[in-house]
Amino acid sequence: MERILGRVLVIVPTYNERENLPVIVGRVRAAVPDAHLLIADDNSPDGTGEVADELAAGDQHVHVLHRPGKQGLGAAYFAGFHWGLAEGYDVLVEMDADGSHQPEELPLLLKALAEGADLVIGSRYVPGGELVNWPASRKALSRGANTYVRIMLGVPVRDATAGFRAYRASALGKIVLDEVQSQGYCFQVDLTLRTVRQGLRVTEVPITFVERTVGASKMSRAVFVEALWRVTLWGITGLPRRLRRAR
Ligand SMILES: Nc1nc2c(ncn2[C@@H]2O[C@H](COP(=O)(O)OP(=O)(O)OP(=O)(O)O)[C@@H](O)[C@H]2O)c(=O)[nH]1
Ligand SMILES: [Mg+2]
Repeated sequence: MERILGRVLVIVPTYNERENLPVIVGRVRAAVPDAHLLIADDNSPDGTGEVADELAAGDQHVHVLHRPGKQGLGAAYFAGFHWGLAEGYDVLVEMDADGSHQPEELPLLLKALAEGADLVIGSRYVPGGELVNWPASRKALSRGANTYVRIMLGVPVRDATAGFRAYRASALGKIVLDEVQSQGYCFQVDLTLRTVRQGLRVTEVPITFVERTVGASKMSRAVFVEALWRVTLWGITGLPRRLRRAR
């Protein structure tokens, strides 16, 4: 499959994931042996950057991008995208380091990409998708956020906030990454919207999302508030365009 798709880069952003990182890197290497990994670390105080360097020293498929400090998930991914595009990878994958995304499901994402999609989203909210060990409050927040996004933006995607996804480099090349201002997790919604607006093909495949068992979540009130106001703003500014289309 990777022969059809070309070179695959799995980008893993990290902030204080010292214990999780070696496990997740090992699982990715076993699940998709031809793929390369880029660890984008924001100078984690717990020494994740050094762990990443050790992993890279022992494996030519593992690369590390050291960033000066915590600048948010979006910024880490954009730096990773720029690195991957400059290095000529054909497919760029987003994946968390905390074990919530199962590397063993990567072949499913890549298969859907090989079948013609430009963006494949590993989705919790299509039939077959599952959420393991999430408290009811977190489920309700995530469900509510996705419903709000669908209504406000009109994107035909069930899980627009998902962070396990695979892009064709050609698709990312059509999105002007430098225009994207979202910093926290809402950049996932931002990129989904831009991909849909480019007329590119978005497919969702069901995944099993498992809550982290080690390390701390970086989800915060600030991240949530940023997503809420940006989605509301995009919804309002995008309304004339939607009305034009509907006519
Ligand atoms: N480089 C970098 N990585 C980050 C930053 N914030 C989060 N991450 C990483 O992004 C991934 C997702 O972050 P999590 O804290 O698990 O956030 P989440 O999955 O939305 O929240 P939980 O479900 O509660 O774990 C993890 O691999 C984090 O280490 C950041 O500012 N910079
Ligand atoms: Mg997580």
